[in-house]
Amino acid sequence: MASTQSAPKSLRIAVIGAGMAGILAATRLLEAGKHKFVVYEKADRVGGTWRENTYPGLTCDVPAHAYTYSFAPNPEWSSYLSPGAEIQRYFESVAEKYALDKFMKFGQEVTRCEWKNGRWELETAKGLKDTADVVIAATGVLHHPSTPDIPGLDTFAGACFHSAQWDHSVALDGKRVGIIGSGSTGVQIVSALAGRASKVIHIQRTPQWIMPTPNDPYTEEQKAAFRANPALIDEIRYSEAYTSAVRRFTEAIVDPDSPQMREIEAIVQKNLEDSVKDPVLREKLRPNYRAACKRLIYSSDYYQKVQRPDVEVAIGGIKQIEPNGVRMADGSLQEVDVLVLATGFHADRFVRPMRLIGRDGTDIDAQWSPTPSAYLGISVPGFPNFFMINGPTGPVGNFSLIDIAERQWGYIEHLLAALESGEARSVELKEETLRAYDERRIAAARKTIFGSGCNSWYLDATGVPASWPWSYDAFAEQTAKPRDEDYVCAA
Ligand code: N01
Repeated sequence: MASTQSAPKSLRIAVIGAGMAGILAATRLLEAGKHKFVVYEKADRVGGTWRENTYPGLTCDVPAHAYTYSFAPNPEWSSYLSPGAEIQRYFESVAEKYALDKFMKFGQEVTRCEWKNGRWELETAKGLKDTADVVIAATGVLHHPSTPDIPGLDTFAGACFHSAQWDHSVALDGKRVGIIGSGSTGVQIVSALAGRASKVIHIQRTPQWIMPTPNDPYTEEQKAAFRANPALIDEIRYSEAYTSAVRRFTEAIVDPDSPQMREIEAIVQKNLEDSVKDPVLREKLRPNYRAACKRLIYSSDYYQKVQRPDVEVAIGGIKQIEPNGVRMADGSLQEVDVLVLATGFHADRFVRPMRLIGRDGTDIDAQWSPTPSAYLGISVPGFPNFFMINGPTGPVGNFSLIDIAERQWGYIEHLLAALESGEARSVELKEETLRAYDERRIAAARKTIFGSGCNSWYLDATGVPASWPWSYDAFAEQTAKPRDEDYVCAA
């Protein structure tokens, strides 16, 4: 960064959120010998999305050894794709290993964060006040459950809950369970409940393309080998098979006419043709939009499970919910005892509902109207010394968000170094940087597969895909180091 040298400074840093990204920030700060930080977490323990989501079948569809911090390999993963509860335990174990507890303020939801007199003033719901030189928002992407506005929902006589607010007191064995929603969550729940509930009815407004994926358990011998030789873990994490698959996938997203995209289409189409025997069911499950337009679903067993006699697929819109079931738009009634809303999240509520007020009273709600954006998913003009991990317009897709977060953290470390060195008291993204970025981003985003004509949580309020529209390699390059010309440094 451009230099106007003054005395080195020990920064006080406030991290908001103790999920995957907040734990990352905290461990990296500690490793760098920085102890003047605090992590505010509204819940009573770490884990973020893996703490909140506990639904049956919850699995990360990114290979376990890739969905792991690069600095904390885990030889104990039980299978190629890890179950949610295991991931939660992993994050807890990393927090324990680094003794993060003493930096955590649990049960403290930050409700206000305001830039005043060259510092951030924070306030929590419980009235705790604090100040910090830097705020790191590690508040997650898919955090606020979206409950559908379906007429009669409140008249349903049985138990009804969102997938991210699973009610474990409700017995499912022997019950008829309806699952609304066919995203990754709905598909995983249906697969898990098939054979457990007396009847599973998968209610799909829009069917999804399914990418077949293996999910073999790791044997005790393999785990022992991982323990003895962590290089074997790296061989999986950085394997040519995985990294080239991620690269091909992101190239396909960026260029829907590419051979890479045709390859994906061929795989998912073949999966449907080969797996679903009944032609009527096969046509019900056939999407009428292109593969990967919605986030691709990876499943090893969904098509097998929906062909069971005790599983039914109901396709189409919902007219209303009635006390004993779901009335479909075609007039049919799907009778169920329990209703699960696997209806996704408000993907645009980054950082909010916290009131975030930047320089000169700029409110983030105004800044992000009609849609949120942040340079590289990290920085916003008007908000000095405020950096996000997995903020808006960063890459979210069928790859490890941990890797994305680590790259963003590496970038943020450069900005922190500029502040610590005394080069600057504040660093702030230039407005023209974000403007130019958004112009290029929006033009590119419209051409991605996400913009090829389907509805999904990738689309922002203006219908533009909000996810990073360039290649994975481009993200790696651009987050390698901040460019001086993108930031204003105030001494
Ligand atoms: O949510 P979604 P999700 N009436 O938004 C339907 C991550 N994740 O929780 O397609 C009827 O994808 C909606 O229908 P339609 C992952 O990034 C990761 O499943 O809009 N239906 C859709 O089918 C994923 O992409 C893992 O027509 C309604 C569904 O609800 C993201 O979370 C596992 C409706 C919502 O699908 C979100 O997935 C699980 C209505 N009124 C999740 N409103 C991993 O393995 C909505 N729907 C890493």
